Amino acid sequence: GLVASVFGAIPASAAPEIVKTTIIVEKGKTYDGKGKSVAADPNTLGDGSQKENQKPIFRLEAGATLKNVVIEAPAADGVHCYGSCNIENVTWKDVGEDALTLKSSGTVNITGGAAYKAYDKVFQMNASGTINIKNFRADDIGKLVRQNGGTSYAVTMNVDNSNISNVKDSILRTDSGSTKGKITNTRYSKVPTLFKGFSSGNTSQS
Ligand code: ADA
Ligand code: CA
Ligand code: CA
Ligand code: CA
Repeated sequence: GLVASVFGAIPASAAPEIVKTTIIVEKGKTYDGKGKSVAADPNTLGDGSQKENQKPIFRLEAGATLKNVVIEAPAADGVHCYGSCNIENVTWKDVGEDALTLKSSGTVNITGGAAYKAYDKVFQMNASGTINIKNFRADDIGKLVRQNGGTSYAVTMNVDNSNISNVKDSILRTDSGSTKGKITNTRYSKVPTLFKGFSSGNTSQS
C-alpha cells in the first residue's frame, strides 16, 4: 500500500499475510497475488527449517498458475505442484525446507522471480518431467534443482537467461543416468559446479 509522509507517497512494506492452511489452486486456475506477501504459520505448516514433512503454502493442481507473490519467512515447504504448473514472478525471500516440489509428473515453468537463502535445495523434482527456469535470480543457495536422491526416472532441467550466485553445491544435480541438464545465457558468481551426477553427454552449457 501507500503511506503518506513528508516525502510524499512511499511504498510501505506490508506485513505478510500468515497462511494457516495450504492454499489450493485448482486444476487450470490462476492465483494472482498482485504483489502481496505471504508467510507460513509455523504452528500449522512448518517453521521453514530443514525438517522434512512440512506442508506447502500453495498446492497447485495440474495446469495451475501461481503469480506475483512474495513468499517470506517462514516459507515451510513452499509450493507443491501435482502435475504441470506455471510460476510467474514469484520471489522466495528466504526459502524454507525447499522452495517448490514437483510431486507428480509434469512440466514446471518458472518465469521471472527469485529465490534467496536456501540452506539446501530450491527446486525439488520428486517425479519425472521437465523444469524450465527462465529469467530467474538465485542467491545464497545449496542447489538450484535437485532430482530426488537415488531416483532413476528422467528429468529435463533447463535454465535460461538467469543470474545465479553464492551456490554451495551445484546448480543442477541428479543421480539419474537418463536426466538431462542445459544451461544457456546465464551469469554465475561463486558457483563451484554447474552439473553434478549427470551421465556424460547429458549436459550442455552455452
Ligand atoms: C529429501 C528426502 C526425500 C524428500 C525430499 C523433499 O530429499 O530424502 O524423501 O522428502 O527431501 O521432497 O523435500
Ligand atoms: Ca527435503
Ligand atoms: Ca532459508
Ligand atoms: Ca521438501
